[in-house]
Amino acid sequence: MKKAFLSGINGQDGSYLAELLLEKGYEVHGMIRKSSVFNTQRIEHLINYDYKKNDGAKRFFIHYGDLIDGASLTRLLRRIAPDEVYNLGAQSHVKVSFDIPLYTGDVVALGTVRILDAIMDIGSKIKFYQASSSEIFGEQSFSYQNEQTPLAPASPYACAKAFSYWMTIIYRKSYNLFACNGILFNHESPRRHETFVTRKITRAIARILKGEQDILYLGNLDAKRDWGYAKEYVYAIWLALQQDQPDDYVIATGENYSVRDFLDESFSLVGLDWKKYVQIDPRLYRPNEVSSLCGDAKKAREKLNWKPKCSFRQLVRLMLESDLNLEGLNLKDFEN
Ligand code: NAP
Ligand code: F7E
Repeated sequence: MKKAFLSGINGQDGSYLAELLLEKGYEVHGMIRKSSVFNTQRIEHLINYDYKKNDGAKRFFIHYGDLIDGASLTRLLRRIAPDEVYNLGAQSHVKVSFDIPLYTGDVVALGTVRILDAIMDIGSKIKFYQASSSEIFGEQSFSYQNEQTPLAPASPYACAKAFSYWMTIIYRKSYNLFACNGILFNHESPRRHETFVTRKITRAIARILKGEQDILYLGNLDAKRDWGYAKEYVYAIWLALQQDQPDDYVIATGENYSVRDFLDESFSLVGLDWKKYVQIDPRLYRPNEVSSLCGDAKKAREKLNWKPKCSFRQLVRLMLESDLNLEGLNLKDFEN
């Protein structure tokens, strides 16, 4: 039975990947950091379900640790001795990274090296996945970004992810580690944190319909992103580590839409005009914006046999449906 170790297991991707690995029969070990607030909502069902091995022993484990605490990482990896390590933990908010650049660098950039070094200490047979990001491409003149596109990070978050991206490649080449980067474009779901724009919008629509919110404050509506469905993207993450050779892959849909398009699509599904509710708050603009990102996932299609199925419209719909349900509402009651 394979063992996997995940940082960021209680985040959006961590929770979906943990489900996938448990379905595939893995023993799953996740790291969470000590928080003063409850932070295991997305994995509560896994903790309670208590997956079992054939011999009746547990298959799902949660451990305290932190990407800024190298000793905890080494200790955990030594004790667990995983076959695969997925580094999903991050201060993942681009705008917040401008406010806390040092912390972001510590977690996102140095945290990756702490894991890579722990792997080197313990046993270089461990396979390593690094959660890289389309943000490393920054502002580009190319309409599509792929594995050959030069990096031009435009935020402290992106810069930290670019550092991790290169360190993953450097450790692969220098020490023959099985280390892969997944360069994932934006991916969303009902488990997306509410501070990201898609979920902020679908959550607000549900509250507006419930009479609990009048105004939705947003920043730049013109930015375009390539939005996919997180549940499908974690399958690509797993596939990357099942190949014979380590490599780096762009994971994307190949279509991009603006924040304005997302507003059009989501509000119109419930028969509302977003212009009556949305107000621009300049404080939500970024000091340095990336205007457009769109991925070319040809390599993942050819080598991983992976392609996205969920369309932009389906994604908006499934997120809205879920947020309406959380408010005790039903999307069908509002559709024309
Ligand atoms: P997410 O929901 O923000 O999850 C990030 C996770 O990292 C959370 O579980 C968080 O725990 C944990 N974390 C934060 N600081 C940590 C620390 N110091 N030590 C250990 N864990 C820490 O992000 P996601 O959307 O699932 O994304 C997963 C990964 O992919 C991230 O690395 C992200 O940067 C990257 N990525 C995401 C996207 C996307 O569109 N979703 C695209 C490209 C790349 P707390 O709950 O305690 O904060
Ligand atoms: O912003 C604009 C904002 O914060 C998308 C992370 O998962 O994907 C994510 O980063 C766009 C930006 O995601 C608001 O200016 C307008 O242009 O949802 P977001 P992101 O910055 O693209 C990448 C790939 C990652 O790696 C990251 O970890 O929407 N926007 N108004 C807004 N954004 C937010 N958050 N809030 C607004 O009110």
